[in-house]
Amino acid sequence: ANIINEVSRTFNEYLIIPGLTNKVHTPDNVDLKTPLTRFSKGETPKIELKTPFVSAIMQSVSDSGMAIALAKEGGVSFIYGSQTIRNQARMVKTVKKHKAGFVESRANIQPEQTLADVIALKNRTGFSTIGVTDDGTSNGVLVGIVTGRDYRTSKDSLDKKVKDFMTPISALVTGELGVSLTEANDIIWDHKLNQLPIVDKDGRLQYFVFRKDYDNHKQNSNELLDEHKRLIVGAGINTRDYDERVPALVEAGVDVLCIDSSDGFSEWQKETIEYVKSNFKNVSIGAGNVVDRDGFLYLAEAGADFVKVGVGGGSICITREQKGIGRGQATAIIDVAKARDEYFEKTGEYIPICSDGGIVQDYHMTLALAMGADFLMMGRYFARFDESPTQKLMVGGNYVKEYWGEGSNRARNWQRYDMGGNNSLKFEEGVDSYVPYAGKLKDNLEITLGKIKSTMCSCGVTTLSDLQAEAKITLVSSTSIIEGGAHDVMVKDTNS
Ligand code: MZP
Repeated sequence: ANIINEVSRTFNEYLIIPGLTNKVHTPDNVDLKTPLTRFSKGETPKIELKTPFVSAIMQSVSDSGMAIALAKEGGVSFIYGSQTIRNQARMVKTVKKHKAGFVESRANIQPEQTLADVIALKNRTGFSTIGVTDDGTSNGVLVGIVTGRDYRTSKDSLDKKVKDFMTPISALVTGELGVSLTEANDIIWDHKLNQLPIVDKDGRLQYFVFRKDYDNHKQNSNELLDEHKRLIVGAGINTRDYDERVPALVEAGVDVLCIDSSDGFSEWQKETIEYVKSNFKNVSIGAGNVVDRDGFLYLAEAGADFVKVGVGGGSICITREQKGIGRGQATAIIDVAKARDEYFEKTGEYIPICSDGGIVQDYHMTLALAMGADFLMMGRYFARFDESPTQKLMVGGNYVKEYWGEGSNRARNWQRYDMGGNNSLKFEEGVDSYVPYAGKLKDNLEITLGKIKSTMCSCGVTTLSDLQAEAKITLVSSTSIIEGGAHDVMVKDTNS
């Protein structure tokens, strides 16, 4: 064996030392733009993220709802591949149907107004349609549309008063209940409205949704848009059925693919990249996961548009216990980032790297970016939000959301762990778990990005490339980790 004597380390073992903060280093001046896909020296990447986050290729994390919410905030979701090709393509289509400029704004009205008032308003103002969502926001599930006088119900549970005023969205849109308002977007806007009042299922008017002039909207929003003013969406693929899955995803409008594997240093990945590159020139493809320079160089040479880094560090992952493979995530990123920079120097090709898994604290994100990651893939972080596809439950008096690994018996994503042989998951490499419920993605992201920007200001930088170049990072001892928390005081119980 070739023994590497250097200890491999995790993010928790490092801290950032402040640099000189000048007056220009304010959070407002920080730009988190970062490349998602490879580019040649002097050129710009085909896809750039405005927020350096992508959501994990997992059943419990990335469906169309998450993809819309994250793309609106400048990141990208990779819709999970451990489902039928048809379902995955349908999710991609749902995201691509979402039009730019769909923003919501509080209306200048009384929240206690009822549906009857809304109807009166409708008659007065000439609105031809009113959207009814289950939670009264434009992210809620559309349960009905108030149209003319032909009112019918869309959900039996709705109160009679509301029932009387609703036309089922099913009749108007897709033939099924439970579509999101944004999915019904096209239909609603076809009514030639530029404002859509939104009421909740109890009939209270909550919002007007405005459709803004696109150019004006683009300037003021973080939405990540490609051609045709549509949101950008990614999808996970595997090395088994790519010749069926990729054409269907491309047909559905996918912008970027990523081969999803717990160990990506393989000939199968090379073949998959070659297939995509020779058949679909306009679609970008990332590959991984690897944890060292050899793995990175192999996938870079094979043509990967980005390389994902991380084996065994995911919060739900037991691969290291089961197979004994992996590497401390911080060391893996530092090693691969060095290889990426040398590759760029030598070939003029910049291949972005993604740190995948193992982020626990928000400051770990800044560390990963400073150590050289161009962007981060996270599962646990996003699983906690309303927009993740899993159930919200009450456990032990606290709200939680379900979160399970792709290598768990629940997901049975055998393709991700495939080493050849028959089509089955031979042993579990992931667990089924709960994560604390945290609310809306947008609200949480704002806080997280605020912390990253603030740390960058402490480092005296306003861009991620400067952070990579300038940040000073130090190893910490286990006793100084204790020093970093509240210590030697009796912390008050703020709940009592
Ligand atoms: P985390 O953000 O929850 O720490 O980690 C998410 C990452 O864990 C995913 O992006 C994926 O690379 C990895 N993952 C997903 N399922 C498993 C598993 O079942 C896993 N072992 O390791």
